[in-house]
Amino acid sequence: MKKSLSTVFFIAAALSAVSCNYGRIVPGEPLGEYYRPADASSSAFADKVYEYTPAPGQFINDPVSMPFSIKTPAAACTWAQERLASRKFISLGGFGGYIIVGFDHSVVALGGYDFAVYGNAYTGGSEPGIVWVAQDANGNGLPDDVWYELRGSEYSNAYTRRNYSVTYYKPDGAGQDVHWKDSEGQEGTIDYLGEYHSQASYYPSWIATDEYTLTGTCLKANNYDQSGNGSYWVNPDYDWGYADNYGSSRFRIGDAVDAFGAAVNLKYIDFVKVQTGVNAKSGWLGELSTEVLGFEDLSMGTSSR
Ligand SMILES: [Ca+2]
Ligand SMILES: [Ca+2]
Ligand SMILES: [Ca+2]
Repeated sequence: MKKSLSTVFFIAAALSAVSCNYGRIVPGEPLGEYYRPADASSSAFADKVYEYTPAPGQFINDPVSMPFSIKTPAAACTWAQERLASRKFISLGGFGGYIIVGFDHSVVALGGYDFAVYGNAYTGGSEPGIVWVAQDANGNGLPDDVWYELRGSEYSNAYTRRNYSVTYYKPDGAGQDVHWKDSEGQEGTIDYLGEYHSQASYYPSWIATDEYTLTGTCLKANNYDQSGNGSYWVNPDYDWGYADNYGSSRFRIGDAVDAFGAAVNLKYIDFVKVQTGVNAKSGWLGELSTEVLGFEDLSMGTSSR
């Protein structure tokens, strides 16, 4: 009797594991040809930057955080990697700006919060970044694989626009706004705020072309001027699922969805992309821009924050 009862429990546990979307790890189970298990020397923090392509913004080319003029995309990656290593903020600029990072091992989906993205949000000061994940499916060590968006609280919001694009135009001279046009025919500017950020241009110095286009998911901007006279702007927090959003820095690989919104059952990931997810500005505070300071695999139990 005792034996059959434990058998029942075993079957129930097995069934619940099968029905779970998160691919809970069974010791010894191979996770895939290119899975890279962590070992004792692995770092819990992402240590590699594969791409840093921000939108224009007041922190881009800022001599305080970027003391040397960055000339190439490779140099931008090196700069961003050093910033991550020292836990200093990296601004992604306005809508669509992004960073792609990787860990020295595969981050396993354990069913709860799998990894964290640290930002600099405070309550009423949220600048949501959409988080995407990818496996190194072709095993070449590069993030040239399929990206999956992590569903957040606004995923099904009627105002959320997917495949939204903004093209930014390089200003003709110093001290000018950066003009943009979006995929819906709207136009606007990333404003030059010389009183606060007086570098010559907010257009990334390492982008060689006179214009570039960034595409991603755009959330409805909820920012507003609480004072009514332009002096006090509020960027409210979203419920969950975004980077640089107050109160929600932890993420589940199980929230990954494909381009059609269907859940994908990723057992692990190798790469994370964060992309500014609103196209908005708050008066004298300027454009809303997601910041990131670190990416941590939460399964390793070494959290220092
Ligand atoms: Ca921020
Ligand atoms: Ca790859
Ligand atoms: Ca910002």
